[in-house]
Amino acid sequence: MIAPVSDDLTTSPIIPRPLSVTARAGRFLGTVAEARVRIDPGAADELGDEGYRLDITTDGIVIDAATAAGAHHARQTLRQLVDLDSSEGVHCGTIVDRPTYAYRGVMLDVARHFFPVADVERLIELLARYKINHLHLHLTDDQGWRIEIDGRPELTRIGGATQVGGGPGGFYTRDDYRRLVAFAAERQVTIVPEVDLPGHTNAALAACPELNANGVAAAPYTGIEVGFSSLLTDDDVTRDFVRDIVVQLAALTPGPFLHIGGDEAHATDPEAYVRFVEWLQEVVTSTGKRMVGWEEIGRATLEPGSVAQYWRRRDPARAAARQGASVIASPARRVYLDMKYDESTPIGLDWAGLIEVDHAYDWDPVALFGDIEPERILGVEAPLWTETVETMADVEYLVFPRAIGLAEIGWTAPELRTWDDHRRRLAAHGPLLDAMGVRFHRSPTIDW
Ligand code: TNX
Repeated sequence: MIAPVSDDLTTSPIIPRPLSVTARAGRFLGTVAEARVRIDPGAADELGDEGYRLDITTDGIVIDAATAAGAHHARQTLRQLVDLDSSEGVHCGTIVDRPTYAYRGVMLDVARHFFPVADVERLIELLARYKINHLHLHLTDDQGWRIEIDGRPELTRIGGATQVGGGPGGFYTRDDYRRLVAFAAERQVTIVPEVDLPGHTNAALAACPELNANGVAAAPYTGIEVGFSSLLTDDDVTRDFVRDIVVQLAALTPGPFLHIGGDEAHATDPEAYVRFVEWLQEVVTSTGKRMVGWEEIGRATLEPGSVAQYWRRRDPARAAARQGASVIASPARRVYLDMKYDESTPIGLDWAGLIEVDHAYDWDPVALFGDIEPERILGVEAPLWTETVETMADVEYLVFPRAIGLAEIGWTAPELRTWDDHRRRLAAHGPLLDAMGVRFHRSPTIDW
């Protein structure tokens, strides 16, 4: 059984740390699943879209929230209260809680190595426990095309049949994708699909000869170098292709975001790149979605609804924010989940540095940019690129526990969190992760 924790809710090891915790004497000894849930949109003034009040008395448990998302997050907190405490019942008290950022995400690159639906569902399940509310799927890259497109079977038949190192690859049928979206939605997680354009497109160029200048299909690619491929951004056939993909993907996606990649288009003329992104933004907007792109899109003229995802260079992210667009903070040196923890980490890369759990945790999005208005920062996301990541055990090892720290950065106000406190609370989650069979990194920075 899990070691008993303090009887005082205020030192409770809940992650992400709640806004306020008030402990009272006594314990609720009844069935936690019978908590009473009251959803009232009017509660949004106090609790925001995703906040909640969790009231535990000896008589029962009441959850107040403005939305189903808020109630879901309250249940995750309640679940932790039960799981972290080996004594009988739940300690009485009140928790009032709400997130700092609306967007708290993890990205999984299913293009470099493919991961089947069951793996992605497990990842969603684990992330939702920590109130992560977006899963960004990097669906296409040079090494693979992973989403079935109606009327273009060659994209997945040819483009889906490769991956890094030459394995069999794979792809999601439209039904698979719908299933993932629904599974995520039940856990209040929004799927953000990405088709990476106009660079990182070798798999499409290998599948569709008509997208190539010479009309000949490109050779499939299973290496890990980046930046060599580009669509013919001004070409009519290419634009019809891209419009078709975006319209279909938007129709499959109930969430508000559609990610168009836009990174490392080293083989695209810079002016043509800007023209293409601006055209693409019109296409995405016409489907009712908000365009998300890697920071490089900040070079284009952006709509206020668009979102630039910072990963390496501050200038294009600042340019995006100055235009009134939003920014997602994914600083590679802090949150890239494909970076090794230390020299001995058997998988992963190190171009952005070694990222131990303390370094992954100890930063703040507002301070990171300095001069970007806090309101422009939509939130945080930790990407897992999978050049070296082949199995779900690999995924879990690199994601956990770093994504738990990321969840807290996105949820808890900076003045309420310190590394020392996080470190103590994270230690209590070791047995919970073990109980869920998570093969996490037992970082030496934590007294597990
Ligand atoms: C850079 S981050 C990339 C990816 C690689 C990653 C490896 C970004 C927008 N592009 O194509 O997979 O580095 O860490």
